[in-house]
Amino acid sequence: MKLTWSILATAFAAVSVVNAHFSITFPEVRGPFNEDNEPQFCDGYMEPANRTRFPLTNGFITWESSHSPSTIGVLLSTSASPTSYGDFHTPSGGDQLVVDYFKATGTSGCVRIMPTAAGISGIQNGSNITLQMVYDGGDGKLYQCMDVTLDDQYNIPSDVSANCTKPQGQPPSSSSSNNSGYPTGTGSSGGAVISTAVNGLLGLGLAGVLAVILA
Ligand SMILES: *[C@@H]1O[C@H](CO)[C@@H](O)[C@H](O)[C@H]1NC(C)=O
Ligand SMILES: *[C@@H]1O[C@H](CO)[C@@H](O)[C@H](O)[C@H]1NC(C)=O
Ligand SMILES: *[C@@H]1O[C@H](CO)[C@@H](O)[C@H](O)[C@H]1NC(C)=O
Ligand SMILES: *[C@@H]1O[C@H](CO)[C@@H](O)[C@H](O)[C@H]1NC(C)=O
Ligand SMILES: *[C@@H]1O[C@H](CO)[C@@H](O)[C@H](O)[C@H]1NC(C)=O
Ligand SMILES: [Cu+2]
Repeated sequence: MKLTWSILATAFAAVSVVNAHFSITFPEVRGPFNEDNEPQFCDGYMEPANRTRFPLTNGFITWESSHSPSTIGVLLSTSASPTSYGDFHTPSGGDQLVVDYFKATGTSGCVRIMPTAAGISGIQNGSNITLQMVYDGGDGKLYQCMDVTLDDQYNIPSDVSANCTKPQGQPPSSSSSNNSGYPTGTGSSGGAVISTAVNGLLGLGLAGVLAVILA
């Protein structure tokens, strides 16, 4: 009986966090946070927002969630007005990643963004880019977009930086990546890079456990 109750409590706790998803606190996202639309492209926002300034190197995204652990990756589009997943693909059709998928633990964190280290052509000071963070805390992939202009004169405000002491994430390990100038020795506690193929399976984790409990 005790075992049954603890299983039920676990199942209930898992269900009760499903609605919180994840939210980005920096930089500005496309449109107000809309929890219900997070499984959709750019949280359901098709129109790019007014762009905010973002560092050319050593930028980061800060996020909060009630899920842990999670799988995180960040896509990049150089389209002036990205409105579909295709705008975030490489010429050969795969995800155009600025941060490879990795595993994060905890209910808040930050992801290092180094647009010039990702092997994507045409990225320089003044470029308009859109970042799309993909977050999977066990209830499917969720999406938030940030429309920015890269500016090497822009410094992230110190009250925001104070929330990012251990940035996580690495550029994709493709041979075209340019890792020169990529910071090392930070965020070492944070998550190994996992392959994109494994990523799909991780998303099934919580759903699989629930299916067994509820069966
Ligand atoms: C963008 O900025 C213009 C001018 O400040 C403003 O009129 C417009 O409402 C803004 N658009 C969005 C989506 O915030
Ligand atoms: C970036 O976008 C702004 C408007 O959001 C535009 O004024 C500017 O010309 C664009 N820059 C480039 C390099 O396309
Ligand atoms: C980078 O772009 C910003 C804004 O467009 C500009 O103020 C700055 O001088 C540029 N930096 C360089 C090195 O050209
Ligand atoms: C810093 O993080 C806390 C907790 O996640 C959040 O409430 C606060 O708004 C963040 N501050 C800034 C400036 O982003
Ligand atoms: C690699 O990136 C660094 C700094 O971002 C830059 O100075 C260098 O020219 C780049 N090298 C190549 C081959 O793109
Ligand atoms: Cu959720």
